Amino acid sequence: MIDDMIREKIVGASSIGITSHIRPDGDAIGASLGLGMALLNIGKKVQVVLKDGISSTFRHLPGADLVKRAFEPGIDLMIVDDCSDLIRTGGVLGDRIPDINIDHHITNELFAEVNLVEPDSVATSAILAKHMPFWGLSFTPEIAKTLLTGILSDSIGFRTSNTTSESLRLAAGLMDVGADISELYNKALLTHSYEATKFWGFALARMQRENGLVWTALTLDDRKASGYFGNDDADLTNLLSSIESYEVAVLFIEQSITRTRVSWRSAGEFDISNLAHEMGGGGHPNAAGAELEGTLAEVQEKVLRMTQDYLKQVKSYAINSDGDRK
Ligand SMILES: [Mn+2]
Repeated sequence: MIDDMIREKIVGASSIGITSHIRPDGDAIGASLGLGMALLNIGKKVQVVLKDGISSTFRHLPGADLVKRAFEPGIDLMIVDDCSDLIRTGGVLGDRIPDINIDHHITNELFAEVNLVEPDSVATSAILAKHMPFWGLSFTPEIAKTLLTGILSDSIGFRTSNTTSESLRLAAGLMDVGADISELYNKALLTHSYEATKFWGFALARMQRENGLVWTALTLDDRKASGYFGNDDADLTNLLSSIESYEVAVLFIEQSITRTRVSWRSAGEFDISNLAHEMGGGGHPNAAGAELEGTLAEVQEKVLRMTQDYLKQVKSYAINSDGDRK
């Protein structure tokens, strides 16, 4: 049993490292902090490392002070959570192969010795909420807050199509331990800084659409002009995904003169995880991302063309299979 393997590894270790993906979202942060605090509570030495630290949206979370940008030596057990491949850790592991991989991305590359990957799970934090008791770990109100934040973030407040009754039951269990869902919901999903909102404004003003596709870009100049200093999308992708009757929304985030990050959101049956994976990224059927070499204009041109082609393909397939049935 995978739970027994994980429990044995935890019992046998005295110093445990935890890391997740670059530009960590609420799930990456919530899962890392929740697991980190639970391991501290059973007397382990714990290092939690996130290459990009924690954005201001999640700095209120218990355990946020645990987070460092690099590992110190002497770790017996290395755990990677919410991360589909090792490149996404941002190089914090060096050559080290992790012992345990806990994730829910369908594109996960199963890179560790023990891989607990459940693509049907709404969040990595939900996987932890379900499995931690089998590893001898228990929940405190602080741990419940971080895990519930992870579940709320990845499900965009239980709005994504992978929200199940099980995810609601897990969330309810965390509420019973002492997590306040309304407070956490507001902080994780509704509150944005003035700078982040201004940053959105630049991108929203240049938003475009064509055949079910909606797209826009956040540039380095926008970042400077708005005073938003995170290197993420300031959550704009989620706003784009709320646009009525779109099929695929694409956000381009200029990272440097030669690198551009792409974030896709899709509605309904359009699975964009393969498209992201083809371009070196990964994700979920309705939410995926990749980082590409090239200027913003180059990447935008290429990715829009590929996404349009993909949309056409999926639609013509749907029409054909419909015809077959008749
Ligand atoms: Mn996640």
